Amino acid sequence: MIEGLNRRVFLKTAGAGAAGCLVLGQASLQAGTARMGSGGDDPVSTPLKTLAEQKGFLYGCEATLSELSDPPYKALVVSQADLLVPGLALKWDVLRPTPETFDFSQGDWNLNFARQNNMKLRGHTLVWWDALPKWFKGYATQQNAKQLMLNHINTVVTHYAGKMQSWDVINEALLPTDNRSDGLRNSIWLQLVGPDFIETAFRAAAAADPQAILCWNEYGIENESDAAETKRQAFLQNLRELRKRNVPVHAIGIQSHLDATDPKFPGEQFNRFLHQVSDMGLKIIVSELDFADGAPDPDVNHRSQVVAAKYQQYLDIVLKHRSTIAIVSWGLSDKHTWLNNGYRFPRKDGAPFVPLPFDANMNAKPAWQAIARSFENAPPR
Ligand code: 9MR
Repeated sequence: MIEGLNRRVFLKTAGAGAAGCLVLGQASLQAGTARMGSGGDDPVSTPLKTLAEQKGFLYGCEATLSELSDPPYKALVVSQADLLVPGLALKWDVLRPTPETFDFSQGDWNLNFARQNNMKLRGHTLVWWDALPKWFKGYATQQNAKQLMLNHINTVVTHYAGKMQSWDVINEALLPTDNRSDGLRNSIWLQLVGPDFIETAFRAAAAADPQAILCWNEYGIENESDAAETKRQAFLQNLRELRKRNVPVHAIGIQSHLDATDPKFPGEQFNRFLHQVSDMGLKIIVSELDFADGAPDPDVNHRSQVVAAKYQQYLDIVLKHRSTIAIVSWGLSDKHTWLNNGYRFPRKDGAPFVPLPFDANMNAKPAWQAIARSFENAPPR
């Protein structure tokens, strides 16, 4: 991609009227090429997945089965992403209708979708305190929880063995404000299995699928606040201990649900953490990237510009590290984002957030251009 062309398009995009965005026609989506303007034929760029591939990493997005059943959205996802993360299908509350049974129908649908569209599949998530089935609380005890967890991991990871790019084995296991010396969250898993549930889970996942990249996924470790630094230190302490014990943890997931108005935006402390993680031989996946923008700003075009600038600032930091192997957006178009769907801190003016690279009509936004520029600027892996 030619930097000058990009800059020209970005400027055109920035001033593109009410929508403030590029229009991707259906034909250009299918051809995998973004085009300028509804009637224009000026190719503006290659898809994000291609820009990422050129540098040796993956670009993916989260989507649900029902979202992928929406034809324009499906076309957008397939054109832009080469890594698919099912948003719901591989969580306990979907996979486990009863303590004895497994329902792989939605997961398998996603696997077929990924295969048919030349995408890799990323599994989210095996051990999480949330999204547990209704029966879990009344059923799991200190006596049976370890076996329940092991049976889940063995069965699910074996079912998809050799077909997963990566698994989030552990999700959100840290919460230093729970005041444990190891920084672990006082979760249902910790209470029922004990703190070694993490090591047990990684070993079981590796035994069931020696090929998948096994991740520990966390949020709240990105910015320059004391809370984030405390969590990063707890994360490092736990990772070092796991490495010392040869536990097969291969990567960390940094969720990256970021706030465009954050005065303590990711910076030097975060960068140092990425260095430390990389020096341990671990890979890094930006696993759930989006930007909430809560500023009281009535100009949605301006908000889109602010979000775009933050995207580039953030991705420039993370992609400098060659250990970063994938960037995953949590959604792709503003039409389908958890932030506009029951998020507990909605915008005060009631307007929707504009967190993703495409707007609700599948038009590329300034954020798309910013991501593309970061990918182009990234050193090859
Ligand atoms: O975006 C997801 C939402 O649709 C689900 O209802 C919810 C519970 O399954 O999970 C959301 O995704 C979360 C992810 O699994 C873990 N990190 C935070 C994400 C946003 O809440």
